[in-house]
Amino acid sequence: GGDGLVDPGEAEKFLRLFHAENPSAGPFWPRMHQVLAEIDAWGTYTHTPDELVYGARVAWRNSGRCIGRLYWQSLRVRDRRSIDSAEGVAVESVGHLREATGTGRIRPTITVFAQDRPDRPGPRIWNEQLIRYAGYRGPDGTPLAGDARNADLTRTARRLGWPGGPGTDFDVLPLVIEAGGRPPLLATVPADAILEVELVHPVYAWFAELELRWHAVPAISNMCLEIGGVCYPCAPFNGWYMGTEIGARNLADTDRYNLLEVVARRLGLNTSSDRTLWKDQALVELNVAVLYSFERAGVTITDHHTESRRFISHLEREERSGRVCPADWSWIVPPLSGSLTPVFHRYYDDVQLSPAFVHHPRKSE
Ligand code: HEM
Ligand code: NRG
Repeated sequence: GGDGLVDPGEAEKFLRLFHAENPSAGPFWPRMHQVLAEIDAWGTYTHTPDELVYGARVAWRNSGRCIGRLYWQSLRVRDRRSIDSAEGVAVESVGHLREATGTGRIRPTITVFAQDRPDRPGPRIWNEQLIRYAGYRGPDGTPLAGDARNADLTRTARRLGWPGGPGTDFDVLPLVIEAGGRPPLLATVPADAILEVELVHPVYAWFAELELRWHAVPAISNMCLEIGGVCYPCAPFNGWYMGTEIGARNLADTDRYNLLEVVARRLGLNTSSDRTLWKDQALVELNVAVLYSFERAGVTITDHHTESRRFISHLEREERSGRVCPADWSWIVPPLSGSLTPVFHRYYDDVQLSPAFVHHPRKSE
């Protein structure tokens, strides 16, 4: 639970699953007795390296909001459970980005830092992702530059002593890392650990003049990894982007970069009425630019058609394995051309399974 105390029932459920799916790991009972003794003595227990790797992969497999789960078995797990200092988290988070990014062939990766213990909560990263663009607001709260989604974190970083970036729409925020009950540490992510893609369009040369870009790697850093009653509050993970996340949401949402009108005007569309579908047309061209630019730069990205088909294969494989595959329709269906993809035309079981990635409110701010 939130206090670092493990419910023995949760530990048992996980160990039964682990031993059922990994017969080569040996018998269940000796390990179960060992874990119960640890919980008795300390209120928590320590996973073996094999349990950790399996637990992290199954947490991904159980993520009902994720369309990208076909390759759950190939998740790379960096075991950094011995690290509980903010400085250590900063160094290894940068290491994570370098290893996961490579030269653009992105590798799905998770780094697991120290777990919560009854006397000692694990470290936490306040940023929603390892790479996030600052959002600047005027005194009255109106957005001035950058990603408005991150305006609160930007203000928090300023309050903690960040001087602010150059003020572009794409200033990367420092990491804000809390550990050991001390005030959070600010850590700059070195520019050479951040791969970015400049956006161009395969047909419209003017698109480059918009000077848009996005980072190559989405690395969620504020979700807890929960395995067998143990909470790992700092366990940043990444896969690669699906184009619509950037083209249909980050750059298009009115409370994000809000670019549809800019793009539509450049396209010469009639923006006088919603019924001309100028937003829809602009949205498609924006998404064409995202997919084309990533591919041109040699950076892994998927499109919503391919990923929807892969997800259906994943569902079928899970069913053949005798498992339910939890899925949340409203997150699985892509935010562009939903009905063109097979994931739209059916319903899903949306059960909460464990291990899992969960959003836990943090206690301090
Ligand atoms: C959510 C795709 C890898 C765990 C999502 C979403 C997409 C996606 C499109 C919805 C995001 C949104 O609407 O904001 C992919 C793709 C991957 C990938 C293409 C490529 C390999 C991973 C990995 C993990 C993961 C490696 C964990 C190990 C999750 C979780 C969510 C999610 C927990 C829900 C996040 C939340 O609740 O905010 N994924 N994903 N995904 N994915 Fe994946
Ligand atoms: N929509 C968010 C990222 C959420 C997770 N998406 C992934 N995850 N592809 C955004 O930054 O646009 N992943 O681990 O690959």
